Amino acid sequence: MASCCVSCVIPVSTTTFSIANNPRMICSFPAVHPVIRPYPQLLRNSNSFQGQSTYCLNSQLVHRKGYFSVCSMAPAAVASFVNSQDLDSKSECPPLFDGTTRLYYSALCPYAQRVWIAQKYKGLDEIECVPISLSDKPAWYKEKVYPVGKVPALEHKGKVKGESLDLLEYLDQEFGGPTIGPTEEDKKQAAAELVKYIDTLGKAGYTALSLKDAAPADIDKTVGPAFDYVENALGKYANEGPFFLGKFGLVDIAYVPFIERLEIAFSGLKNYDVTAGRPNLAKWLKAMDTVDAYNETKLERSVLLDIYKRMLEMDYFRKVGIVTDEKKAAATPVATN
Ligand SMILES: N[C@@H](CCC(=O)N[C@@H](CS)C(=O)NCC(=O)O)C(=O)O
Repeated sequence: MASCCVSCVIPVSTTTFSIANNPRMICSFPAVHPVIRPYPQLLRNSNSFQGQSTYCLNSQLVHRKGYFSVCSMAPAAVASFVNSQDLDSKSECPPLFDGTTRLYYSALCPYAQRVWIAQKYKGLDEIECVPISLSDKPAWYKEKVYPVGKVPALEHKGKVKGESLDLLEYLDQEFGGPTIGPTEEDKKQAAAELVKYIDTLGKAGYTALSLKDAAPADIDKTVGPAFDYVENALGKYANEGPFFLGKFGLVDIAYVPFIERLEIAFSGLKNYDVTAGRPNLAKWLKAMDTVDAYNETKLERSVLLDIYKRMLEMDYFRKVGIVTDEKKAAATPVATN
């Protein structure tokens, strides 16, 4: 269906689609759109997406709504991929504070992905996962659920808390299942330092991605030191296992949504392999792929690649001020041992 490129809703578990503004118009859709095709995997793996789901490819709508200025982490590029099960401006608010524990999240949000991974890893099926549309957020989300308006947020015991890193700790404190946070004192200290570095990695990464016509050497100069920091950090507990602190846990969960996105964007858009010359990082990525809780939250490479392609096309990271001064942004590696 060649003309299906602007505004359509596609039931991914079948080969039919309907036009978004005319939901009754069902057509056969033999050649699944390359951007849409990845989602069935997400559906198959995710408890939160049961039954038939639909996805919307809807970039023009987003431009009309002026998302450049409104969203912090939901730019037009991201808003182009909408899970139709996401609660949006037309959806009703869940019955708040009825005793149900709810995780408000978006499959597109790396911060929310952290908490979603932890929820799955700990096997916390008692937490209901509520997908929120980032491109068409329901007004009630900010008004009634979480005044900050961002995902993730956790509704628990009559309160709503946010901030992904805080929520990772909270899940460990308040719920059962395997512990994710380190319990040893030296590892607690290492975890705090490592987690603090994620912003530096992100800034260096987005700066390097935003370089126009850059050769791999320029890219390496900008983001290489940050990945070298990660490489060295992964070496510190290598005798205990391939994860940051040896065993899989909080630091891996905190990093993976960001490293995953950067790895995909650099290899797909800048011809830069973040694992080249970084064997620990390569091992870590392989080891992460064996973690079911992570795999179940993962978007397909092509989806993330397309999102980053669009973000760079609109110079998103400069527009929102993440990339400011490219010369100063190169990260200095910090010794971790
Ligand atoms: N510091 C927050 C960041 C969360 C965040 O930025 N979430 C984005 C989606 S990735 C969001 O909800 N943006 C919507 C908005 O700002 O309106 C955390 O770690 O949880």
